[in-house]
Amino acid sequence: MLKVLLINPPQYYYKGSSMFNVYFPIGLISMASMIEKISHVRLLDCLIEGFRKERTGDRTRYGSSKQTIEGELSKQMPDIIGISAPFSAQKGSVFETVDLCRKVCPQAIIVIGGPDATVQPGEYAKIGDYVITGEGEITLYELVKRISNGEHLCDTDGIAFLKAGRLVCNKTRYIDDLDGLPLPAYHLLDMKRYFSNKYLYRNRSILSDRSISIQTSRGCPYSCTFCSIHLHTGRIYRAHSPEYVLRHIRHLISYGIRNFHFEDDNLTLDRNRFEQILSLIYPLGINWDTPNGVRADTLDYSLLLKMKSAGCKALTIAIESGEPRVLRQIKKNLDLRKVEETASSCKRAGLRLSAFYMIGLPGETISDMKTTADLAVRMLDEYDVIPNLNIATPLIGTELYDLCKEKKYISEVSDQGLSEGTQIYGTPLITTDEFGSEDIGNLLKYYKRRLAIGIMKFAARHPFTIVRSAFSGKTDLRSLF
Ligand code: B12
Ligand code: SF4
Repeated sequence: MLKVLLINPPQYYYKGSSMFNVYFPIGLISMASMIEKISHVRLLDCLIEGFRKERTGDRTRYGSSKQTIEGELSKQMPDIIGISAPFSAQKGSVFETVDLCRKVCPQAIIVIGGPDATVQPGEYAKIGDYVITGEGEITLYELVKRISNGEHLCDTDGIAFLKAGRLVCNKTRYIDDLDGLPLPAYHLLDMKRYFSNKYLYRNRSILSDRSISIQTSRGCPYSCTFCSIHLHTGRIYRAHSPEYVLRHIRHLISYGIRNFHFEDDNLTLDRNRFEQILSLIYPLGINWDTPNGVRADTLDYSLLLKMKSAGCKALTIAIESGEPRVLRQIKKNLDLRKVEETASSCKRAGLRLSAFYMIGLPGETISDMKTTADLAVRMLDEYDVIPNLNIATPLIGTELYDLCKEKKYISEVSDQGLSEGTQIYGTPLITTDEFGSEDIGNLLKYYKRRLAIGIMKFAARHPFTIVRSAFSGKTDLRSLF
């Protein structure tokens, strides 16, 4: 059997980046469980193996040193190396990892997949032998099988590669039958080392201890212009059955996990299925949250009560803008009256609620941005909605990115720019005739103060929540803004 090594590369962060997080490499272990019967599969999670933090100037590198990676490669000498490109902001690290692999294992076939490889396969095809786009489980299985059998690969769905210098992109694969996938190969991970890493899910609200991310469905039928999810998991919504979800959660409980982050693209889209999941997990006594956000217009008071009794401890919704015209422009398709109703119901149900807001979008005026920031202040004061006020980021592959390129609202986006460009304390990448980065900076300076006052009042109303966040040593209070 061929030896396959799957690598989660180290990560680079900058002064203005969001918080660094260690996380379970769910994508890699989901693929590992597909190929473990046809190969010898091992994992090298550089966010765990010989983990160290190294600062040079304003850049910090988190993860295994180059020597550790080289050592692992020469120990294992894999035939196939699969490398994850988890975020566009980490492209440089993937390139660096590929260089190390080429140096130590020149004979190995290098396959690159993951979110950034999916949105810019041409970049990764220059350095890897094959790129896998979209969901990787079935494609990697086929690739390993074909390589083992000495078959040709070029007509495999889901791969991209260079042929005579030209990029060939076969059809991206999204998996129809999610229940057909085996549970991720958690047994390949040393769980203790994840739980003892202080960066594990540091920004995942109040449930970061001994916690794990889990998805119960993939895909989203909406078309928000700033979101690239249609490229990663497609527009067709596919879901695990409630029974599969129960089996998955029970399996994780057997590892001593009681805190879960539901990271679905659209967890609550199918209400009937969601309610069935709630009924099944109710007796388990677990805690969970939805840090990736759920749509506010799918929730109501009776559902929120069911969610609370099934263990929901915190919810996140994405409001994005306080200006209906902007919401229409970004195709968010969200009614702000419904959002307010949901916030009020959450308060009544006693559920902690956070919201994402975004400013700095093409088509916005400074006054629109103030409307959004004012809404964030009011939602915090009236309904205890914890604000996450972010700067719009032109993620590669989105309609927003294409528009910004066409209108020259952005220049080349670097790893550092992408990493710093999203947060309230970062530097905006988009500038238009209506606003420059200084305008956004000034506006944020003013609203940071107002939101800080709001948070202090919130803290006085709910001392326990804030004290726990501040003293757990895991939550960076910057994440509250
Ligand atoms: C949970 C999550 C996080 C968590 C944990 C990360 C994780 N991967 O678990 C944390 C908090 C760390 C995080 C941070 C960020 N995130 Co995030 N995150 C997610 C989320 C919601 C779920 C990830 C997940 O569990 N997926 C489930 C598994 C099964 O999928 P997967 O890991 O992607 O793996 C599959 C494929 O990608 C592929 N694959 C992956 N690796 C490989 C490797 C090989 C060899 C092959 C063949 C295939 C392959 O096959 C796998 C199985 O199908 C995704 C959205 C999504 N639907 O995936 C966004 C997502 C990955 N995040 C995103 C972003 C933008 C960010 C942030 C920049 C946000 C911010 N403003 O700070 C930061 C990154 C910070 C930085 N500076 O680098 C974007 C990435 C887009 C991009 N091009 O960069 C996504 C896609 C959401 C989106 N569309 O906006 N995130
Ligand atoms: S932002 Fe949310 S609702 Fe909009 S397309 Fe992305 S996942 Fe779907």
